[in-house]
Amino acid sequence: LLATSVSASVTVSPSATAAAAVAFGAIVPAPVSAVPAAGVTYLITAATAVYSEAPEVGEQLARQLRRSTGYPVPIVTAPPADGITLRLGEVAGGDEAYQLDVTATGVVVLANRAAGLFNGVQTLRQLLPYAADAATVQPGPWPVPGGRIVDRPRYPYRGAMLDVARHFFPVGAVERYLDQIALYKINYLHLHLSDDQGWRIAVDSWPRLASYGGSTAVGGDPGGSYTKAQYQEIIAYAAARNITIVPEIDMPGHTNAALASYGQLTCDGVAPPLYTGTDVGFSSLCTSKEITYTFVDQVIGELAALTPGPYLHIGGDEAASTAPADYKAFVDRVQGIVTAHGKTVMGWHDVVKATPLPTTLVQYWGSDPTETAVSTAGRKVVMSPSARTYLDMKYNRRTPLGQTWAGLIEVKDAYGWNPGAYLRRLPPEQVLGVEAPLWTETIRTPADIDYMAFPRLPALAELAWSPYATHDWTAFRQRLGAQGPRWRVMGIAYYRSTQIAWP
Ligand code: TNX
Repeated sequence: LLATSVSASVTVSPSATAAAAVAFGAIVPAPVSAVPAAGVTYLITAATAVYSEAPEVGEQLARQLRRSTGYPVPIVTAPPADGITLRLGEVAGGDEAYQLDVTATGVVVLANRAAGLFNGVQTLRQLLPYAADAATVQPGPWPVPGGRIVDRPRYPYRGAMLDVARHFFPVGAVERYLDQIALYKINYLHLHLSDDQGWRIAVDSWPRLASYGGSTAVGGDPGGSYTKAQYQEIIAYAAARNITIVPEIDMPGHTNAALASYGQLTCDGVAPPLYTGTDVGFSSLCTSKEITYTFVDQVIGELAALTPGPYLHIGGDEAASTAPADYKAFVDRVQGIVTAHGKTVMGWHDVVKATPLPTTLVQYWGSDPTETAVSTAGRKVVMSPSARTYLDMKYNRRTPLGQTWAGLIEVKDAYGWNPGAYLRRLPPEQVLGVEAPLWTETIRTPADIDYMAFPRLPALAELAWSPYATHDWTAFRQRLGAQGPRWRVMGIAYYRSTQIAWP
């Protein structure tokens, strides 16, 4: 039945072969096409080698396979007769597209760019037995079901957001989340770096932002902030996983931590106390003071210099303590500052009340499909409708964590909408993608993140990646359920939704 080139001592049980066949139809996000080759299996053995034209992508794959299989998995300098080949060449569908072929003698992933090879490897991981993602050596065997997958993303922006301001998450916790979301081909991580309750990034020209403004968190929990080196470590870790960091400094509201650190940023010159509650809309930078724009220019300048990605997010949400005319003047001027530092402005959709630049990327967080202001602004939009994508909303009344203001969001609610058609007045071609925000007023640990993000984050990742023609709840609840054992192997403390067909 199996390839003859494998070492004679290795046999694959019928149940392992059956499991492999299931895996071919259980990839999340669903690929554009996946055609199994009946009876064909490649078996990873002690003889398997890896060749890669994107060195970092090949190294990562080999490292993981060594860890779980215990095989040597050498990196070789030419496509091996028995092994995994990651090759640059021409495939349809752009930088992130890939084609994956599994035959009896090996796996070949073909892509235009390293990003496509990375995506193909994430698919390959899901074709392997779950144990391949383990951190320690597992028994095997290691069959890969035969066939061909042709794949490319629906949207170029497939994001997650982590609020590190309400609660601070150290570098290791962010890297853990990056590892988890990369498996689902998420390619942007938006870091909400400042809010009323904490300032989380070192700024040399305004050092009290981090040292004082970063000292608190919601509920009096420990604060913290990233040094510049740590922020760059996160960026590099993300880049190795095809993920671009989008830093956010929220303004003019959500700024109590900055105002508490520097009283000159308030209109009366008096610094308010640090804040550890969860109200919104009570703070504002003083938009009529020139020092405010010096502050913004220096903060944005330092952050832009550290950030290789194209976007710098200026927040702009819930500025209830800023007069409308002041808000407009402030946002318009800040857009110029961001542009002067070479970055593209991103903002919560409140910024359409100002004059968004033609290039400003608008992040929609409402839940009104009939709204018009965002839809007619003529700008590209990232869809984060709160009633569908907010990972801090409870699944149901009994969910121990989270909030309810945007509704209860079970997995079926997170999955059951079309990002291209949610806003009825928004031309579908203006949708750049989807982002799943995780606000952390009630989220304090990596296990809390796991529980709120899984399984909804993979559902939203599928909406962002897969052709809408694959959208089918009945099939999805099976495919998503098949991910559960992998999450256990990876140590993800996911929510066992009763809506999902767990194996
Ligand atoms: C609204 S949505 C906020 C955040 C809160 C979140 C809690 C948005 C742009 N702002 O400040 O953390 O609700 O769910």
